[in-house]
Amino acid sequence: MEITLDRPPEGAAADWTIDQNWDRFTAQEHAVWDTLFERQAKLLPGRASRAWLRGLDVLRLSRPGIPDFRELSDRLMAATGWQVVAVPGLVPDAVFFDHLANRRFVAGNFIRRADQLDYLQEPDVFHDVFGHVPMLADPVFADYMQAYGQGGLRSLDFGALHKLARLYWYTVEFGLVREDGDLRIYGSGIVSSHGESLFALDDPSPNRIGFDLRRVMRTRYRIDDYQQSYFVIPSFEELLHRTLETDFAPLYAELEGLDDLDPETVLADDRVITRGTQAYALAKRRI
Ligand code: HBI
Ligand code: FE
Repeated sequence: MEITLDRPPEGAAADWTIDQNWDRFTAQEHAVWDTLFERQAKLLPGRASRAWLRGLDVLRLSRPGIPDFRELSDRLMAATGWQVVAVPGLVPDAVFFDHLANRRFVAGNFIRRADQLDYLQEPDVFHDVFGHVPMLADPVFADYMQAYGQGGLRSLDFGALHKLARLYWYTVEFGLVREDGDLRIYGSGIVSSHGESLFALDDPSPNRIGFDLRRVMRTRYRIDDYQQSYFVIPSFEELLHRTLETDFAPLYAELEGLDDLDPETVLADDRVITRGTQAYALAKRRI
């Protein structure tokens, strides 16, 4: 489904959830999960954050096949009080935030085709479950996601969703964290992508910049290619506390008066960890 409707599609509940209908997945669909899983599982030890690796283990995600959300939710509920619920595709922002605010993570009930292993526009069960759900088994990150959902609902009253969405993008989807001095991946868009798991940590092209809430909320992003800048948090505690302690209403007002920044921009007062060459983006004539 390409577009987001404003009413749930036929057969979906008022909150847009549907039955995962796990029994209907074919052997080919389970095999797509296994192929993606094996390719990433080889790459991620030493690259993904400890919290993500621990989540994979706690939730027993390394067993073959597309996970059954009933069992996954049982394990996740025991770990942090979150659940995973199935949706047919993208859901409206307010619906998405309401689920997060109630510790429910919405996940696609479909999987990409075998000829789409590397790229697909809509979040499927591999991106949603392999990418996002391990982090939800971490108690601090689990609280951050709930706080984000609550903040998201409030942002709608201020017409500031596009600003807050950047926080989600540069943390939950494409975040890096420093662990024992090294950069590690926790963003779901990176861990669920073979190419970007390498690019985000090793390529000389992108900037890697110390996380700053104001700075991130001014920064535009691309949804169709590797990021040109990644933002590095010192810890999940720090991310949670920054978010809980910030009064977003005056911040939105302040940001209204400031220009948005292009994804590749580096500012004089950024805490630059790696200044990127932008060679990748330049070669694609994106700058
Ligand atoms: N719907 N299924 C789904 N998954 C998302 O990640 C999602 C969504 N709807 C809206 C939405 N994300 C945005 O509000 C966030 O990216 C901020
Ligand atoms: Fe995602």
